[in-house]
Amino acid sequence: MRRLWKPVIFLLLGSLQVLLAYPEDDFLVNANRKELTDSSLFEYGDVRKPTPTKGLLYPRESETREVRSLDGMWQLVRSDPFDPLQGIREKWFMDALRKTGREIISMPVPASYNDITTDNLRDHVGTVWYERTFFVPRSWKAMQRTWLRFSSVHYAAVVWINGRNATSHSIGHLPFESEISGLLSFGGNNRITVMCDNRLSNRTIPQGSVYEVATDDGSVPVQSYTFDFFNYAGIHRSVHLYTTPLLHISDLEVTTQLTNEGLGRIDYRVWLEASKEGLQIQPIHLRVQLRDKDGHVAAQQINKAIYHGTLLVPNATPWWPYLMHSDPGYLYNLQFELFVSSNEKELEALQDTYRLPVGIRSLSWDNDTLLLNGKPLYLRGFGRHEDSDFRGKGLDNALLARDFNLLKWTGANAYRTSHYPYSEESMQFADQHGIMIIDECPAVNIDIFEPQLLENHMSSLEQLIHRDRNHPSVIAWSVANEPRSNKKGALKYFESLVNYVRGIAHGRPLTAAINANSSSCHLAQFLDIVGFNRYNSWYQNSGRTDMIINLLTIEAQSWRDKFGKPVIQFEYGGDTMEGMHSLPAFIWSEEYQVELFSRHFKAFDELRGRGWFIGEFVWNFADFRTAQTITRVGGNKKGVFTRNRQPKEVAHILRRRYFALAKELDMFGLPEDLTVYISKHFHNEL
Ligand code: GCB
Repeated sequence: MRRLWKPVIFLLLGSLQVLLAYPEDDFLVNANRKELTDSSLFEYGDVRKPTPTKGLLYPRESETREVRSLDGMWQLVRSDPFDPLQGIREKWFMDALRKTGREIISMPVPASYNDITTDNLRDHVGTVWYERTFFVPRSWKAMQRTWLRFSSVHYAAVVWINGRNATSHSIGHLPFESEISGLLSFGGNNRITVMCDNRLSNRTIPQGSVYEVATDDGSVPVQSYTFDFFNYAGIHRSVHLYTTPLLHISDLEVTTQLTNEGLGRIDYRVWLEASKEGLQIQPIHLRVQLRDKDGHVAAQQINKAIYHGTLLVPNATPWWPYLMHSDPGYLYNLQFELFVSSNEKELEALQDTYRLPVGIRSLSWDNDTLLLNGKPLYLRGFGRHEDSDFRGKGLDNALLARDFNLLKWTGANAYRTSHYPYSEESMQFADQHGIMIIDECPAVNIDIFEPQLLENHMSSLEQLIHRDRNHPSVIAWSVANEPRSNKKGALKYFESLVNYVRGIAHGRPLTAAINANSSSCHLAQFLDIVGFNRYNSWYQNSGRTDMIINLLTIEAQSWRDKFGKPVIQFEYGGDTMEGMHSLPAFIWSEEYQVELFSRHFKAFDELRGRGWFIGEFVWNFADFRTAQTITRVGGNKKGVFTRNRQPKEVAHILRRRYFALAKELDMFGLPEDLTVYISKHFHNEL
């Protein structure tokens, strides 16, 4: 019976796609799909470039804007995995979901839905439907616009307000928004319905495939993927309603520079947008004021009919990373005020205000190094995941704060957002705390290279860069993690991708985390910084920590010799069961992780001396959940911290290394608790 739906579903697809602007691929997972094996057949010259995203400023309150959160307890129903579009056909969005007669599950937002219930929702494949109701005040109707903004839904979403289509989006971990003024009942109750689809195909970013397997009770669709983290899904980050005036500041772009003499320079560009009624409003001028932490105006400019400009800031307080300066993460507030002509007595009226935190710093790079404010950087940090018990990939401010406390406790100055964009709140936190970010798009383990994938890949980078370009913490864009870049098809694919991204890179170098060999990789030649992942003494030569220094230094040198660019190791490590001990060290024990790290440290110090090795990143910050496989015990255990954020033995060793580097490179004093008293004859010093 179930199977009968399939032909019906596929017939419906074409028209639905137009109706909802929802990508065909996400419905077509595994249907009539021809496997593409030789991706070298494709020419990428005429690939459609993604339409640049608009707006997306983080919702902030001001004297002209209100922000309301729709976070909280929503209701969820799941679709039949064999009929994911039943709800569209039957128009579930037209009425309360309970009218479908299906089981209603209380579901927190933000959170992944997978680990909340005790049943197999965890492994559900296909669509789920979310719903909640909310009031909007009558006062919002007059003279303003109301916007609905999702910070991320994984993987794809279609949204209705009061039964009418509001927006749709695909590719997880990225924000999307739409004006919903025309769909709301002001002063009344409103219903929001979201269909969320977690299926990954050859053309989604990241890739996966859905296939049907026979079970004891019939057959079920199963999602497979090669990347090494659980494909958590749902409304992962906050949902906001916010208002803007009829004519408002819709987007901002800021770049900064710092001269040797301490002069700061801020170049900005402003976009305005008006509703139909707002078109009558006459902008008079834009006032741009840079305010320091105490609220004092450090620079300002008034522009008439020009929406870009430059502020010069004498004696600017620069943005510095953590442990490179005693006051890291210094942020100014850049205040944009739009004034318009008014009918009232005053000649002009304030139409819109938006305040953007801004850090003043210069970023530059050459073939040997990456420099911040003219100072060469040595990056020490982690690959991470957004992952925790129950919430999965859902935003959790307590976790975020804990993670930053641990990052700072270890003396790290950087992390890579492996393997997708992290929450906007975490980016803001990184700005404030001076943690540098290698900002990665969600292209992990991509394999079958073809034009539709390339278009989605470009789009994921465009959306990421648009979202994060104004953050001082972002020091590089990572265009992919471990793509199969040794395949023939990778050459043209990455040439096209990198050409496109260069045009929008907004003053940051391009990098990637590569696991191919330097001799066969088709991607590294296009990058500014070569990053590689290598698991010496883990996946290779398991148990042999005595080979690390040799193999690692030879490999790093080979990347350098071939491409002549700065080199970073983005991943190294080994799985470690907390509490498992072994003398002498044995793989999976805490002692083995310590030994493995220590040998890497020695290799890194050897490489640092060569002048082009600029960073070491541990895999991983904390243990995290993966798909069920026989190589993972409850998930990936390569964390320096456990999944509930307590240190393994190696955390204390890593901490000593990172602070020793801070002392050596930037003359930072060591924390008092870094070493413990042993005896008066033994000085446990660095
Ligand atoms: C890698 C991947 C990462 C995995 C890691 C591992 O190379 O980039 O996603 O989790 O290896 O532990 O195998």
